[in-house]
Amino acid sequence: MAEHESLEFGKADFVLLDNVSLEEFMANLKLRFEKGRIYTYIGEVVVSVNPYRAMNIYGRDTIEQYKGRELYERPPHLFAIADAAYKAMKRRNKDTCIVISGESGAGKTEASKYIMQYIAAITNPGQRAEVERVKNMLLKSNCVLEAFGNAKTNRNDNSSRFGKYMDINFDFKGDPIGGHINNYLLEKSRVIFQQEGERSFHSFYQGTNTFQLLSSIDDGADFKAVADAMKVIGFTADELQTVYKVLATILHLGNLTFGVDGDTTLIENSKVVAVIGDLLATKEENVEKALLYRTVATGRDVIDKQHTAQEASYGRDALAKAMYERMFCWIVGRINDVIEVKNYDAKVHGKNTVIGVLDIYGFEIFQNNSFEQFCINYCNEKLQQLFIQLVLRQEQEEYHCNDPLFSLCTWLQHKGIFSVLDEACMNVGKVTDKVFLQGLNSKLVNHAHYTSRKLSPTDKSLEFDRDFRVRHYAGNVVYSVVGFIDKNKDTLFQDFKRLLYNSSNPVLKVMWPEGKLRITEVTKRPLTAATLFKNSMIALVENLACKEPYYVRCIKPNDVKSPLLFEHERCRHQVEYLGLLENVRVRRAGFANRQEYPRFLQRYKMISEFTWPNHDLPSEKEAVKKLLQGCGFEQDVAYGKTKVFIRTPRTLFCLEEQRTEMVGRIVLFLQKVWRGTI
Ligand code: AOV
Ligand code: MG
Repeated sequence: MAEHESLEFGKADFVLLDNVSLEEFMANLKLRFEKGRIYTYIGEVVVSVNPYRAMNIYGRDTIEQYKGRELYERPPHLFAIADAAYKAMKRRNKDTCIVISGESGAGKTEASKYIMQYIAAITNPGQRAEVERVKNMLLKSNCVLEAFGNAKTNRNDNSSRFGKYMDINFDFKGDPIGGHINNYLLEKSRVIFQQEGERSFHSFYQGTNTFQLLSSIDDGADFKAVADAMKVIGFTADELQTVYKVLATILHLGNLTFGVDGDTTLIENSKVVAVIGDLLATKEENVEKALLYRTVATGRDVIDKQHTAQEASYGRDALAKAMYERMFCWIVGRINDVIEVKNYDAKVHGKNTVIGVLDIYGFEIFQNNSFEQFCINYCNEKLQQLFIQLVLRQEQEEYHCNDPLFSLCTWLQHKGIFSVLDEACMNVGKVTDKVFLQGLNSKLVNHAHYTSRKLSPTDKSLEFDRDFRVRHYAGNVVYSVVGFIDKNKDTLFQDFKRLLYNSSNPVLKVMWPEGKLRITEVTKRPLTAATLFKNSMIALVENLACKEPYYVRCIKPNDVKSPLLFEHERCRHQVEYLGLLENVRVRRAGFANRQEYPRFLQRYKMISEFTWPNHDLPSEKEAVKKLLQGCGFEQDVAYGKTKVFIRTPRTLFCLEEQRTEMVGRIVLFLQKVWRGTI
């Protein structure tokens, strides 16, 4: 017996459980985790439990064992899913995608890297140089993006602070010829503020050797790996230098403080300004002016308006965040430049197909949750919605289920929150976070998924005029409105854009093209951060929905990063909110017992007098109904638009038995006819 069929390690597919109950599901999940079997299937979905230890299951030999095999031939593994997505793409010319979900720290990013490594390992048997180059770039990009987009949080030491969707393009031979990365909203506020126990982006601790800043902590070894990867990708020495200069500028900006002297706002530690001027290749006085004044157009006049110390601090922080975000997007853009498919002629080479790999920031709840958590959790909610649509609904077809999961269209209420937020930001005049909260309270007063202290006065876990709580699919989250309006408006004074555009460092300059606009030319109100994010999520979901999806559902076994601990309650909660039990049920239903009406009729029509040898009913669906009613199976079936669904295998066995019997009788009858005995 193959290892994965041995009961010692539990059931390799939850579909094979004797009874589909939460208890049996949990027992199987736990047994497998304890036996070091971190992957289990639900049909074609992989459930993965973070092992929190190095596993010897990703090497070359393992890859060989999965290459080209069918899902059930080997024990469950990410590689098998990657192979299935690859085979579907290659054999059937389908665009596929692998959607990796699960909460923060559950193992999504690690899974996405193993999947990419697998695809790289099994392709290009002909060792074509260009394909090797592309593969190398795709793999190297991970390390660079992690350095700039990941950080230590209280949930995960290497937490993705941006969403990532990567397309890998393949030619007709099934070899990677390029790719494209889409990045989603980076949590840039981390640059200026981190909750206790957290850190800024890894990059700040890696580049510090060079700049002697934050010298108490440094990840020097990683720094070399990142710098090497960037060189391989094709970042020039000037570009690398500019990256370090931007990081250093941001750190120096953090040390700048403002004071007042009479009517004048001033910079208290002006030496820092000179350093920043140097780093940005611009004059010291330009930096100072951009920090202390903003240019405003009043009619035809253009005047310099002095900031208050508070406005200046706000501007400084906005500059630090914007410089980091801009640089991050520029890095992604530079990577895309070198991996994008060039010179592919579909007429000559056939269709260019893709496999998309989605690795986003997982659902998270912190001590203090703000605008960023709201966006991150909204993103997870959208993906859960898609899973319900594509996996649970697809298999259920028209057959409507009364399961609570199906009515949990909670993302709709986010639209509510986003629109109140945008409305508040559109208002002219002083709109505060408090006003925004009041807007929410009046608009969402009857919403089952929303509450606040005003609406639940006795709920002491919510602070008046500050908190609201959302019931997400994965848990309740209390958000503080402090900073929502500013983060959504995301204003960066034009003066900074012009400052950076006018730098004599050409690399910096290209990051800020809009700095070339003169003050009188800037008229359009930019879209808010929430609107941009919402739109990017809609586009992402549309993109995923038109591909054949493969799912990896990651589970975090405990909150202390232990390889030994399977915290039952934590895991049960995740199994429930991920809808895994429903997934098993639907899969079982879909497994053996769902068939299109004509096929079903063809197979079983001999067992009913209404359908044998022919029926006179208006449709095949009606005929199937009549047949099943006649046999007394009505209770165990449901009728979809084009398919009939049978709940328990027993019914199918009965049908098969009756069929065998009838076929036997018919054969006997025909033999008699032939022999002339009838
Ligand atoms: P995430 O991507 O799901 O969280 P990661 O993939 O970063 O989570 O995993 C968190 C940590 O768990 C990793 O840094 C590893 O230490 C460990 N880990 C995860 N998967 C494995 C594995 N297969 N083998 C060994 N260790 C593993 V977030 O990005 O925070 O949502 O936003
Ligand atoms: Mg991650």
